[in-house]
Amino acid sequence: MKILSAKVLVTCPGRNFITLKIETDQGIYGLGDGTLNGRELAVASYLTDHVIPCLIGRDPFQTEDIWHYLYRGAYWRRGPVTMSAIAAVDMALWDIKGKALNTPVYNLLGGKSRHGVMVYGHANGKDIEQTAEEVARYTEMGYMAIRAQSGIPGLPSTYGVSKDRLFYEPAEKGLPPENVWSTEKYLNHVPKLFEKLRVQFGSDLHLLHDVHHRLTPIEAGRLGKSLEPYHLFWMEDPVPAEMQEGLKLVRQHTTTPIAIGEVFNTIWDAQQLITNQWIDYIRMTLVHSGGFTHLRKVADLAALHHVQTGCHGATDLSPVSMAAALHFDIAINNFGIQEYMRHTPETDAVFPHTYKFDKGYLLPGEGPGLGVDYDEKLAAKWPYERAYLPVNRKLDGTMFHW
Ligand code: CS2
Ligand code: MG
Repeated sequence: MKILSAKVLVTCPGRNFITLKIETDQGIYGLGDGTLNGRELAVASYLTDHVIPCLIGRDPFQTEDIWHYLYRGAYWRRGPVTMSAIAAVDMALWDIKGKALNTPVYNLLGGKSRHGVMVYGHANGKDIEQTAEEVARYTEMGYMAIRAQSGIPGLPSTYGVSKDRLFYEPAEKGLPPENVWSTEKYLNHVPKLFEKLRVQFGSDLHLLHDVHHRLTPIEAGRLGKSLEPYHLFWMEDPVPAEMQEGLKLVRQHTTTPIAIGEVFNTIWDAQQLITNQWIDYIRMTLVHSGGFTHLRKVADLAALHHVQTGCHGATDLSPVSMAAALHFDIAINNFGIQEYMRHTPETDAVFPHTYKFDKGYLLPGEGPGLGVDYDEKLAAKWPYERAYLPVNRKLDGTMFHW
């Protein structure tokens, strides 16, 4: 089998998605996600101008060789644009392999290790009461794990608190919106949220919280310690992790489990975190980390060091990524949990898929390949629209982490 052609598909059914479609000389095609929120067209150009010409005529079964050809061959390594482009190719090739062999991709990754993939949903509200109502709604839908974020008294807007109840979308059209931040107000408020949730929902529900890289290591230690009575499933991105040693300090001060890595691109971003056992969950995801071929290596390194996976699964990852994540999650032994933010009906219509939610689990479906398709005619109705993630400033105007 040979790669005949490939093209980048851009659509905006409510938000932007970049999809790579690779066609073979045997009529089989594969899909890969290359969406990088707020920087989508950089990946589209990387693929169209620099990657696709090098793919024509290659054997789509050679996923390992093609991965290294694109990674080492570029000379310029790592980075979100490069790694998302490589991921799109890798995902599409595994989709082709599955279809050619008439089997779901998970069977090529070791087969099913579990009957379903436990997912967590997003409950958020403008205050503690409203967040608790949302948690209740998620438990009624069957979720066993829920991430809770609440507005902070005294701050006009907060990360993670959406405008829509079901469909959280952080990117906004136009230029980047600005949020205001106070670490002290945040640290004083969050324990009250989780105290309320434990009283109302009991001990068994898995509760998660995303700090979104906003604390210093010692502040994160304080937060983790104050949340210990409420035994969170995890505290996510407590600090920016470019400096991996920072997590050592957090670790020394709290037993609250730590998840990190949604913005990482290669194994080198997490190597110290994993081998020193400074984290409990690695949140790297297929689309931003080089696809199956690379994330498998990360998961295997993590398995040796008591670290489990918890792949990023926000709405800015397309249904192709969600399907791919489910094949990966169901196959590996050290799976921990999968994030699941529901896409809008418009997005689901562009990407018809076989995965489905059932009593707190997502199931990837039994069909060949990834089990996702792309409706090109429908997608063409929604052309690209520039949108940005917000930026964040401290009360005195200082530019801060988002
Ligand atoms: C968040 C994301 O899902 C998460 O944990 O951190 O909403 C993230 O902000 C977006 O995916 C950024 O594109
Ligand atoms: Mg996050």
